[in-house]
Amino acid sequence: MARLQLTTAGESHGPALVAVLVGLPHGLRVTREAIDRDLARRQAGFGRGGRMKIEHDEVEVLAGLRGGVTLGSPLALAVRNRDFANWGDVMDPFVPPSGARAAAITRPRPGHVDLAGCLKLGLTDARDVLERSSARSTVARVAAGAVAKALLGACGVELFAHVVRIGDVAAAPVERDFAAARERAEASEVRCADPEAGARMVAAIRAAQRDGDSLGGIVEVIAWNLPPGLGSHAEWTDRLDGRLALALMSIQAMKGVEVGLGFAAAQQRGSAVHDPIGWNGRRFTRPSNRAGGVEGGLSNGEPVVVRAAMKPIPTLARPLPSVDLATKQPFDAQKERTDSCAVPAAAVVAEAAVAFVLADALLDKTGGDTMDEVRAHLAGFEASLDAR
Ligand code: EPS
Repeated sequence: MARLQLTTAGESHGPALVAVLVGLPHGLRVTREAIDRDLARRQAGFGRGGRMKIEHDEVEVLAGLRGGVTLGSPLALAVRNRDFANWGDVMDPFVPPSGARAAAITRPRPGHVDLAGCLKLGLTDARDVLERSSARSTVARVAAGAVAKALLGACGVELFAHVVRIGDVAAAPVERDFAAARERAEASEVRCADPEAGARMVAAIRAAQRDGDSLGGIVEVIAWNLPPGLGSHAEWTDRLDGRLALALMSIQAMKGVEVGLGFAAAQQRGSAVHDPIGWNGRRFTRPSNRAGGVEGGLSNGEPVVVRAAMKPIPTLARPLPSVDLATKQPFDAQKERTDSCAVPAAAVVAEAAVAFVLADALLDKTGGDTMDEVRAHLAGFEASLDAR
């Protein structure tokens, strides 16, 4: 049963993005710097457009924290949209839209929510759906994810996300030294741990920009020092891989999720897919980790390795054919401000999404009203593994 709950709110050009986290234990240290650092990481990356020159995301804590420590009550976080100052005539919560930008958005972009959202709500103006569906809302998930990362860090769990593909450029797989790979990814303008591939990714984004086009890619999240037994073998809704898949697939523009070998496992024989089991005199060992740290819906103690595939951004400087929602006439869409590649940003969002699921599953396992209890229960479980 999920212990942590996250509700997010906020429109892309509205006043703010909001995250409310319920179920945190008392006594978790949370710093402004840790949240703002992840917000800044999400804003970075080669391929971002003009909007990121306007925003400078910083968290405001509205509830649930006192003196840098969680109270065990709902934690409410807000991040203001600086661009709201330019959109007051369209996005004011009380005053009806006026001025040139108040005109209905009737020209749906293929691949975006515009058409499906208008059909769902019976609209011919896509503004009401595109404002909320915007990937700007990932700000809230990243702010909450930073808190989840603080909880995991307090329990010795580490994780990082990196970009393993942009368009047709693939990075070399990372070796077991995840901390070193994390450093290389942090230093890369496309969050790629393979510097040579990173340079080619930048060139590929530049080429797409020149053609008025966009590029997608694949992000990978690796989490280590996790205890075995997180998740459930018993209830489909509680399986760790299912929860990770939901968290990743629900990030804007994701079209696929893999755990471990993922789709490649379907092409090989069982003997080449499953990880042998050994014993080192103290603990069970696994010489390989093709399962990506999850077996039977449970973490198995190996690093959790998950990937998500992001489609290219659908707002194109050279748009595809579409039809006006009101007149039903075909149109050539006007150019709009957009990112040409947001895969590096999506890696930070994926890291936050995975952190949330792992923190939730960890709390499921340990229970506890306070961080001291969480840590003590975890230490007791770890000791029971050594005593087997
Ligand atoms: C987005 C469109 C762009 C992106 C935005 C997501 O915004 P705008 O329409 O204001 O130029 O910049 O992403 C963010 C604002 C962000 O913070 O990530 C979209 O349509 O999804």
